[in-house]
Amino acid sequence: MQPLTTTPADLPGFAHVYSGKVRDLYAPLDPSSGEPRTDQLLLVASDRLSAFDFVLDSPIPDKGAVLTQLSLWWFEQLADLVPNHVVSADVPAPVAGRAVLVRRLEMLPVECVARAYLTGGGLREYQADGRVSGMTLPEGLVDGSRLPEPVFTPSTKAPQGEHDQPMSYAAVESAVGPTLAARARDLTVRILMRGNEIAADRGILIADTKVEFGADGDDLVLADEVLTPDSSRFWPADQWEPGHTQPSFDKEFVREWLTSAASGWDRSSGEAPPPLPDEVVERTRAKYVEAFERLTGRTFTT
Ligand code: PZK
Repeated sequence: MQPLTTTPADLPGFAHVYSGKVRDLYAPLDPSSGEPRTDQLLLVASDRLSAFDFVLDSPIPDKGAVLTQLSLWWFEQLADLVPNHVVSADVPAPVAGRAVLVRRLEMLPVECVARAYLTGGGLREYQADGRVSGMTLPEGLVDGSRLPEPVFTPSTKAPQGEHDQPMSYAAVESAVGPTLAARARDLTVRILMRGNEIAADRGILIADTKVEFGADGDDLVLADEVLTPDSSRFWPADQWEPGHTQPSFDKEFVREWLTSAASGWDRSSGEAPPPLPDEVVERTRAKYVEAFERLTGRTFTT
């Protein structure tokens, strides 16, 4: 396991529960007992960036705040479709702007993915047998093709460091029951459609997205982060050209530099990538801010 490039903050009043690649989870402590509360979590987005399956040594300043603020904005845009887990954005000073206090929920054991454009794992499935998640797609689609309509392509939640595996819809039904499976499918697709309706006017295509739901009886609650560049593929709309890998809206400069001779890094070596030059860090930060400002129409401030 790589060491974290930004350490989870020491937060008085919170117990560190878990760290993913780029985010940290805490439990608020009950002031009277000092015990962790079981009904809430603090979700903290770091400035860490992952690329080519590595967490890079160079943090991207404000990335965690930009993604947190973007996610909060999307929750509002989606509020008529689905309730969400947000309790409050009023969080301790060391994580101000990049953390959210949320309802602790029983999470569905499924990564809910919807795809509006074909690429990545969905493209590989299609190339193997013309189907994605058991659904037959039209012939002749290529990397970056827009699908006739968005499709639900769920995957398993893989342990840390492993890749999620595609899951059939029948397997989702077995895991969560037919009622919640149908709700998760319909909501995931509608979230991506709403996202693309909004993003279309603002020069961004959302190729696909991964969302997580918690269950509240027979109702679903949207959790985690939503429609951010970390949970979704954002593409610059003016450069969309099916037939090859599309440039990533946010990670283009990082990938371009890491795969250039200038980095001296050989992706196939298995070695960790080198630190990014300041210019690549600054241009990448600017892309995250640009995505936030374009989508929300707001100015990003810390
Ligand atoms: C939850 N994650 C992923 C996020 C990490 C890992 N509302 C919730 N209730 C219960 N569990 C979760 C959530 C949410 N959201 C989310 N794992 C559990 C995750 C951030 C950092 F390390």
